[in-house]
Amino acid sequence: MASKLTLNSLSVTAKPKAAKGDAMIPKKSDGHVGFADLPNQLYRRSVRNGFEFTLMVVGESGLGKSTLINSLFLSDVYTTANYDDRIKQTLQIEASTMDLEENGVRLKLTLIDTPGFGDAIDNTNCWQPIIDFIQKRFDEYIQQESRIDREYHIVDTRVHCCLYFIPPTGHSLRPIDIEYMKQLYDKVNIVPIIAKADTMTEDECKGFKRRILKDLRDNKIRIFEFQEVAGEDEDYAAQHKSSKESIPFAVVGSNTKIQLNGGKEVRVRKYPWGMVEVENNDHSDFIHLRNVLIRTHMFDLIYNTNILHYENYRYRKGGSSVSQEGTNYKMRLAKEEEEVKHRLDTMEARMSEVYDTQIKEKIKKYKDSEMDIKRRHEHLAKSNDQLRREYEEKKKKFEKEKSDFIHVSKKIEEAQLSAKGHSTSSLPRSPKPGFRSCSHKNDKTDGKEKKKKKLW
Ligand SMILES: Nc1nc2c(ncn2[C@@H]2O[C@H](COP(=O)(O)OP(=O)(O)OP(=O)(O)O)[C@@H](O)[C@H]2O)c(=O)[nH]1
Ligand SMILES: [Mg+2]
Repeated sequence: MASKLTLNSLSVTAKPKAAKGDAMIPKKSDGHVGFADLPNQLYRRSVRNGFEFTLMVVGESGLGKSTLINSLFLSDVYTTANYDDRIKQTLQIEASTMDLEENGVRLKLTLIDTPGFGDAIDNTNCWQPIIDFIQKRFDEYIQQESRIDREYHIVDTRVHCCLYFIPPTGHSLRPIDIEYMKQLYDKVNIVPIIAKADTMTEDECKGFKRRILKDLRDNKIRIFEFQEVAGEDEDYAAQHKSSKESIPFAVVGSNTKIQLNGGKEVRVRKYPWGMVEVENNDHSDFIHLRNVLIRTHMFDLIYNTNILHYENYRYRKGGSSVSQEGTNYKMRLAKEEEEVKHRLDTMEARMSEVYDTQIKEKIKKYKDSEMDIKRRHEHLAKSNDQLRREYEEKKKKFEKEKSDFIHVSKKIEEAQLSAKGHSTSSLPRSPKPGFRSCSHKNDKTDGKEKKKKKLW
């Protein structure tokens, strides 16, 4: 039964509790209560407090980490008298904080530059200083949270995003990069970056991206997922899609600035054969990276740090259990998601294996039957030859016998003819079989004639 509540002049009808399984249909209020203004309240509070975002760069030495963070937020973190100068090698973890403002929205941006690894002979545990740093920032947050006289606003210095720089080898991920990211992915949001993309051709870069994503999947390294933003306009969705498809972002960094004809200042890398513009989408994914980091997903990165990495850390430390249930649930979800992904990948691999085997078997069968037909054909051709030879021999023999016969027949005929010629004058006609001759004249034939008769 629906009950009716009266709230000043407004009346809101409370809906009876939905039965289990029923879809909850939001109830529209009959008048204006005011909660539609909640987003504005949130907006005003956010503007008042401003935002805090901490970005870290990690990777091998000399890949352009310092150069990139210098270009990312359109304001130089490192200033050099001459832009062409190489920024000095980073020897320790350096944090630079800037207060930025855009249309009244304030952003406290902290960029954490780290020394590159790979210079030492032994790189075992080269990730440890980075992990220690991330965890130290978590500890600072925990301390602020657990203070009795804690501030209304807790300063958030946790690392919200880690840009992992991959060297542009063009092959696939190196074991050290795989191991490094394995150590990091459950502690911080990882966004993979292909460094110095200007050293690769477009096709090399595409292939390299595919192999990197495969290596990440195979090694179950979870990088930060840039989720679709619901309810956005088509342009925005298309822009987001193309940014998402650019992962891992192949970037170019530079400290050299030039002025274009219109007066616009751009960062470029100059080469004898031309220029690479850092912010040109045809030359690098720099703009895509900046879009997802700042325009579309900064809040998601902060949220994920809070709800996943920070809570995981607290859980691992055996800290507060307030949101332990939530953490466990989130961890379980992540684990299940990972398992499903793994199962799907395995299925896909198995299916392509089965497909390959079937194709191979079919090709083999086809080749076997082709060989069989060839063999049969050869056999038939051979026996055909044999038959032809036999036929030719028999034909020859027959021809010979025939000519012999004709020859003999001719001789007989001639002999008969000559015998006939003889008998018309002196010999009587040969008697019919069964009749004996009564004449004794025949007995007078000479010996020569007798001989001839015997022959025939
Ligand atoms: N070709 C090319 N060179 C770059 C790029 N970005 C930076 N470099 C150059 O690479 C060299 C190293 O740049 P850094 O920014 O100091 O590299 P890093 O990763 O901070 O180095 P470490 O501090 O030693 O870890 C410099 O000479 C840069 O000019 C790029 O996108 N392409
Ligand atoms: Mg550096």
